[in-house]
Amino acid sequence: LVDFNSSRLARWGWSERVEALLRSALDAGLRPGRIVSLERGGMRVATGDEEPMWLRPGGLAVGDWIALDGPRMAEVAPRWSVLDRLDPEGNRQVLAANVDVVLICAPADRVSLGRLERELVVGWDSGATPVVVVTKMDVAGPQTLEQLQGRLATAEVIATSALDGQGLQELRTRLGHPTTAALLGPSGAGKSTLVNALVGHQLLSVGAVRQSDHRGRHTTTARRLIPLGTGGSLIDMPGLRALASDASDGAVAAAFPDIDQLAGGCRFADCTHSVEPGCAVIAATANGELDTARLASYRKLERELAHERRQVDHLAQQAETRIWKSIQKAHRTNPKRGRR
Ligand SMILES: Nc1nc2c(ncn2[C@@H]2O[C@H](COP(=O)(O)OP(=O)(O)OP(=O)(O)O)[C@@H](O)[C@H]2O)c(=O)[nH]1
Ligand SMILES: [Mg+2]
Ligand SMILES: [Zn+2]
Repeated sequence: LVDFNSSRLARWGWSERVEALLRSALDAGLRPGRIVSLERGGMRVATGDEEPMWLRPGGLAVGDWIALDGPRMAEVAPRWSVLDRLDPEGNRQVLAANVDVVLICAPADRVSLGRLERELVVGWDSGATPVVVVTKMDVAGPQTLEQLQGRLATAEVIATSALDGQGLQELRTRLGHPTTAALLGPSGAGKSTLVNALVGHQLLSVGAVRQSDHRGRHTTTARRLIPLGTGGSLIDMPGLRALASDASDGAVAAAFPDIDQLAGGCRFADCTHSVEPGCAVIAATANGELDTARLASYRKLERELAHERRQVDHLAQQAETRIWKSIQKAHRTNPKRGRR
């Protein structure tokens, strides 16, 4: 069998599934490893050895599983989930790979429902399961949670406080072996503080929020995979200012199951639930079954996502134009190829 210490890799998320994904490489005698962080000049790879391995960067993401041939990377395992976003230029940026649970952190003293709903869409789009984690419950009243749960329909919500320990045991149970989670949420939400509370010591730096508006100061600057000691592992991430996405309709439907279900009753299959006659969603707001603010938020998000998707299409089109131009150029410079 394979000569690596699978029990030492277990804390990094090694599982039967990963073993199956890397089967042929392992049979060929290669060793498995997982990308723990990307740093200047290289990436850190957990192999189960005492010291992490260093590799040159190569288009990988934190969470990727690879097969190593001595000091070289030989293979990347197929990803079962990809958490990504669009950067300001409209290019897809992979935030994390092979995540099972996306923990969407919202500070109880500064909850933005619109942001949460967008993060839920991005979470569902990754292929992982999003879970809303309300942080800093010690500074909020119970009505914060009720409002949130009322608005978010069926989303799983865990209320936590790193200060008084509320919800931490629930979170530990949710993050058993071999779960890999990733932390999404604004700067200052308390993501790194939560990791420190889960591991039981000050592993990561945390930063005070601004007094004036409780915003964070972007303390975490790199993504990093951390074994939790619960059997699961967790990727701490820098808080993102914007989370542009070209998420699928399926992801939107998963984040808005209440609206999706009502939409089945609309007269038009492509109803936008704004002006159409026979719209079951608008009817539901009229009889109080659906919150008007929730529908307004859904429509705003749909409009924004449509715009962001077009940006990606535009980039793809530009790339296609470039390819055609280079083909035409090749024809011009080689006159024989143009003739019949
Ligand atoms: N009252 C209270 N404050 C908290 C709690 N968790 C975090 N904080 C405070 O919130 C501030 C921000 O915490 P961080 O953990 O650095 O936040 P972050 O989400 O990692 O922020 P970035 O790394 O910038 O994305 C710090 O001052 C923490 O002490 C909590 O449960 N209760
Ligand atoms: Mg942080
Ligand atoms: Zn409708």
